Amino acid sequence: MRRLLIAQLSDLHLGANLSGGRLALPSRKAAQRRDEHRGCLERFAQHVRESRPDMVLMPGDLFDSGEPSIDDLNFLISTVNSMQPTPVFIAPGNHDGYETSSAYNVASALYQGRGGGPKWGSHVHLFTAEQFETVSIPHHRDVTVTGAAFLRHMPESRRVLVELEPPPPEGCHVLLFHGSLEHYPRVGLDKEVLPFTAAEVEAAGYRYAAVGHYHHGGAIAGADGRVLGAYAGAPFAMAVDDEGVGCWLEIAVEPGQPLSEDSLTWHRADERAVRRLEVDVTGPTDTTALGRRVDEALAAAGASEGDIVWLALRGRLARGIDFQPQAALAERFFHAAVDDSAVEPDYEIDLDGTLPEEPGLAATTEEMFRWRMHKLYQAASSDEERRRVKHALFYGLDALTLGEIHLR
Ligand SMILES: [Mn+2]
Repeated sequence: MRRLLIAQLSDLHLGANLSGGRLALPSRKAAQRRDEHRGCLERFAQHVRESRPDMVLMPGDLFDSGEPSIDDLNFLISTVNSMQPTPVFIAPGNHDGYETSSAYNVASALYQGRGGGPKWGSHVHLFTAEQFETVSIPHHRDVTVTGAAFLRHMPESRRVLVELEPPPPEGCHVLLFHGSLEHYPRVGLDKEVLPFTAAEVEAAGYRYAAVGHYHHGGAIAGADGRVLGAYAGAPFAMAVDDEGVGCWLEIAVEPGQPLSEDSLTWHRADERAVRRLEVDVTGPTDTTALGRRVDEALAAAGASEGDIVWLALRGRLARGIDFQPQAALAERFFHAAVDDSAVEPDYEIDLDGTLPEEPGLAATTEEMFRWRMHKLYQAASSDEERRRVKHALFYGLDALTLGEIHLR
């Protein structure tokens, strides 16, 4: 066997809504990100044309849905076709699962109804069955790809790898599918699809497993640390949790050598990065000092002007201070979103502590108000009710002590 080079990209989620979610990109920036989204795939295709790997593996969720727009479908097919003659293997994921009406079905009304739209090139192999099937790469019968499609009606908890036949001892045999590694140590998605363990990958006996689903790339390692496979991760960052996201993966398979972390090279596809910061507002008593604290956090995170900044504020905000950094940050960076829902005003209140005796007739209005809200808080029957009582207390105290209310 000679050295093999594999290029892997998945979870592009073409067609995803970029203006919603917690990042809330305004429409002009969302439109720019839509172009950049496609640019990630174009950059990958250019690399494939230049470096000519032995194969391209795409384990799913290339589209955000099984029925993308004709525009997105034509763009993806054209870009994948530009990688010719490098063989490309695609295994649909849970977002773009294979079914009768899906874009991956060449008999579907969507695929057929595109007039002069491009057809998949002969270098592309689409896995369309939920059972694993094996195909060889052209001119190399001892190099195979064993892949399966995610089907909408598939029970998501099926242990797919357990059913797999072992590959022949000679040659290089890789696996391709979309599923969730149990106990994956990086930020994951809450949706579990086709769960598997590293031990199951190891027992299956393949040289390398290219898996899609998690947006944070990383190796799938065996008990002895040997690399069994990897998630390339998503090539494009589109959500608050996508810090560190934006890459595709290159794998170098050396004959006779086990794969290690050194065999994996992540390449940046997205020119922008999401920077997630958490800043405690407790302490400073003016907005200039607070701004300085945010600047220090931005510098520590290495945020640059092209980045998308996600700032979560917490702690106690000094009394009478109105700290609204979003607009200024959105000017300095490509975009900024601020979550200040965890910030509490600076009032000395222990609502979970024991309710003292009711204040007497000599009590001030503020003392009476604090006591009644404390009582309401302790009588509340849900977290939501407690949260509302707390907010009502803070607003009331703002009104009583400052004479004005700061929306929070
Ligand atoms: Mn997925």
